Amino acid sequence: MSELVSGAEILCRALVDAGVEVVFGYPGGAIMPFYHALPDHPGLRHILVRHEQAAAHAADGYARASGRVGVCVATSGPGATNLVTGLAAAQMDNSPVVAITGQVSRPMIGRDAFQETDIIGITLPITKHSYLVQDAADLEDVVAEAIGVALEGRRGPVLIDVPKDVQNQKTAWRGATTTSGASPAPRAGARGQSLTPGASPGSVEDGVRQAARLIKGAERPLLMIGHGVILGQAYAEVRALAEKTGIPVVTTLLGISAFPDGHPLHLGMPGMHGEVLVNRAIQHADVIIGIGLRFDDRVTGNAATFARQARIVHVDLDRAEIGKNVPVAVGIVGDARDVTRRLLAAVEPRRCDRWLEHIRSFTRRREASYRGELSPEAILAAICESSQDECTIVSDVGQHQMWVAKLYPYQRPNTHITSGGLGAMGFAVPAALGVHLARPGETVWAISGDGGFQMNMAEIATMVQEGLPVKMAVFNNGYLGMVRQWQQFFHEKRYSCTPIWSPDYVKLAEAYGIPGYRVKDAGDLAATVERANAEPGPVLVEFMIEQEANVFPMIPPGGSLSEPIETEPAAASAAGATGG
Ligand SMILES: Cc1ncc(C[n+]2csc(CCOP(=O)(O)OP(=O)(O)O)c2C)c(N)n1
Repeated sequence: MSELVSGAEILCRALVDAGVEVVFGYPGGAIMPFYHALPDHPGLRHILVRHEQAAAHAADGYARASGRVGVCVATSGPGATNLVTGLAAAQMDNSPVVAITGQVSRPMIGRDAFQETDIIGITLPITKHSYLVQDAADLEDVVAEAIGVALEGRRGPVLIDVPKDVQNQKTAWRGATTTSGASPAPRAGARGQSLTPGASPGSVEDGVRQAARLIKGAERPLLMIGHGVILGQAYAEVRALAEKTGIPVVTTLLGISAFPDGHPLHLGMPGMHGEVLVNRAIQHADVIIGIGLRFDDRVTGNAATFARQARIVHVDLDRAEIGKNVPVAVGIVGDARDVTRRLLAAVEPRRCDRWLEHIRSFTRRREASYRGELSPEAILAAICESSQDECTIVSDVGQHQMWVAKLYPYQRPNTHITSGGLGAMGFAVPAALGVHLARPGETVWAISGDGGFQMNMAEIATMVQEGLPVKMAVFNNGYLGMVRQWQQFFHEKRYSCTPIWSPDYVKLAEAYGIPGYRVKDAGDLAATVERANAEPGPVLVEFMIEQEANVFPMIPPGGSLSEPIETEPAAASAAGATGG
């Protein structure tokens, strides 16, 4: 006869059986049975965060860095709702996060019980799938299946809501992670338009043949690669394809680090803050091979004016992406690695030297995006030099995110992690903590602005309590910089509610018992970064950067890639107050 154990015990055993080693969470009434069972499973390391949003971001960071599932746990009601931003970020960036939430006991559901929220209803559009477990006998299968769903195909977050009485219910532990065979519901509401006429994905073979033909005939081909190349681990294949054909490569924000930065074929990042030469290359290209990206509006600008001369080949794991944002000539539904490998076999060797030369003539490779002594470029160069590229960079959201994306010379795959789709400020610090747990032997830098850092800086306590040696950088410009930049460019320099006060970060570090440094001059940069990297534990470094530095170039929202803003708008900078 099978052993009878509680649902909570089954939850823990099923996680251990699935190979889960770390869970990020926060206890509370409706999840107490799980926390009661947890100490019997020393193989499951629990990281007590200071806010459930951080648990979800940390699980996301762990998942992105490890390629495995990231697990977060919260109680019902406010605990569960605090997860929402983190789950939305994971959904937008296809990160395999499994969230386990406590729920009020079954007889109380629907009665507005204390700390009852319909978390399944709330998260329906931001999860790949969700389960309300009504019987502890289902838990074993549900956990195994949820992990499978999160990881299979296009990755994403899955929520398991477990009523408290189900966690206490005794049932048999079968001890084998069998799946129930029940297929998960398809993702709700495929968004966007239907397939572009004539672009219906046929067989992969057909698509690859057509793509190879287009590449052969192209005079100005371009490879655009996105997060799918990182998720599909298609680095070697993409590089080989680029090198066999000589086609220049553009990496989207989430595709950064999928291709070595210094490679002669690498052009940089496209879109709103993309290099001028990259956007011009897109506008001049006659064939674009897009692999594992969704051509979102930050990449295309005004989609109607995007790459009008190009015939687009779009490779994506998700059929719904093909033709959603841009019209495509050839749609290929498949895994980035598999399709690129086939494409590599199908293309003939060629070179694109004249096209490359033409692109290089569009502009300098990288535009200076700063003024002043302590430039973002100098800071990032110091971090790179000191870390000798044994380092993963996790960025927050704002101006610094663009500098981190554009200026750091990423060499190794998947060493740049950011909230690209949702753009969730507050992501970097907790996500970096998750990245460290996935890559304990590596230096991890969390780079934030003074706004985003203050959203989740309470996680310093988590790092101290759990001994997680994350290096935290704050780019302090005294503003919500990216919004201030938009105000400068598009709102007559009316700096409404963007000046932001910060605490004394050196004293803050001291209060948490960690080293804290402030860098004001470029002369102190290298030594301070060196000291921070040499510290065995978490460190906080504040960099006092130019207050009104801007990110250039910039395509105005909804504008064409052909019309970048490359300098301070004269009219705007002449008008209005200076802020401070
Ligand atoms: C949670 C959240 N709230 C608001 C925004 C809108 N937003 C985008 S960038 C930005 C400013 C970020 O300021 P800071 O963190 O100081 O970074 P900086 O731009 O100065 O580098 C804001 C408010 C957001 N992306 N996320």
